[in-house]
Amino acid sequence: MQITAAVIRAPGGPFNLEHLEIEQPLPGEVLVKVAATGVCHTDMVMRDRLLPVPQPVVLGHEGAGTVLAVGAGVTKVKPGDAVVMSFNSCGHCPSCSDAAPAYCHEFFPRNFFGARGDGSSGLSRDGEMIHANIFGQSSFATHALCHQRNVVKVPADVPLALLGPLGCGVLTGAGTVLNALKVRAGSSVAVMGVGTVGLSAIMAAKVAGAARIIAIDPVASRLDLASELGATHVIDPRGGGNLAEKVMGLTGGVGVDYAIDTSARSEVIRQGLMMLAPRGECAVVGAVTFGQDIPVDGGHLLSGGRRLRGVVEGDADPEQFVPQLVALYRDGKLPFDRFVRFFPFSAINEAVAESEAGRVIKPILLMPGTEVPTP
Ligand code: CXF
Ligand code: ZN
Repeated sequence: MQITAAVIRAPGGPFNLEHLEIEQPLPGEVLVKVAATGVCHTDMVMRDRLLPVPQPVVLGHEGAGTVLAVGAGVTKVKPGDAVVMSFNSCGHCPSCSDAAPAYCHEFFPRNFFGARGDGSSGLSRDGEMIHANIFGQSSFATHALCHQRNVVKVPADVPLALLGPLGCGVLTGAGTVLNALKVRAGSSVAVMGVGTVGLSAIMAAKVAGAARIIAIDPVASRLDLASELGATHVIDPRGGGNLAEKVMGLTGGVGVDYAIDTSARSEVIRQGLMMLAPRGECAVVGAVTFGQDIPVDGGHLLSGGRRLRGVVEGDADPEQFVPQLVALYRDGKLPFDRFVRFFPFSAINEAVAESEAGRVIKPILLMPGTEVPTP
């Protein structure tokens, strides 16, 4: 079948809209007609080959759409079902067996290698292989091949075109608070960087009943939005003084119970650890890279029994967590639509540029025929 997809052919881009051939789903696979797909910062990291993703490749990993066909053995979804695609996992390693697919022992091959396990991708152009299967989906396309494991059925009464980010960015921020840190009612949380992941963490911290929610970001408009979505305090990290001291100042010298870093910058993460109260925990959520050292004050870590940990995809099992996120959205407790902007798929390069310039927090690309959802 012929599809249209955004292909990256060189590090740094651009995204070229091309007509490709897509295969029918193999056993365990699901062919999805994509309605819309979010743009995540990790797509830019892959575009720039800061992660070793092969090219030419179709990126995109926050897809939402309708099932068109299923391969042999697929029982979870059927043609016509509305679905969100999330990250992929193997289903049988120790982590997957323990309901922790974000720590799948095959997480990198299954999400970043640009091919199925047998080396094929399911996408081609005049016989040229185009890499796909990114996060088990490659959804910067009118159609995507995903897997029974990473597809989640969603109800028909919520606007499908909005839901893609529930598969990655929103899931990561909210899951860090609700699943990984298990933020306690009455506690204090600092969030460093308030893009999609940080804002989702703030909304979830409010849901969890955190008493003090501190948003930290150099962009004033983002801090304003963070306040509207649940932050009780905001800090612009620019100017004099270090971040941990500013947070200490806001908490009467005690520090916070939880710090969440979305910046992936080593010095910021160090500050996240320094701003923790005794027994506090700092979650590294932003895409730090292999070989990147993080400076740690060992005495500070040890003395208060503080913790520093990585969190991938909000510790989520998408099958369980995406429906919870849909329910929170429906209840008005996760209004992530507040920071979404829709673009036609044909404007993908503009959407990416707007996001990289900091003017749009979460771009969502609408495939031809998909209307902008009405609130
Ligand atoms: C990624 C971030 C880097 C580690 C793997 C998961 N999340 C998705 O954008
Ligand atoms: Zn992502």
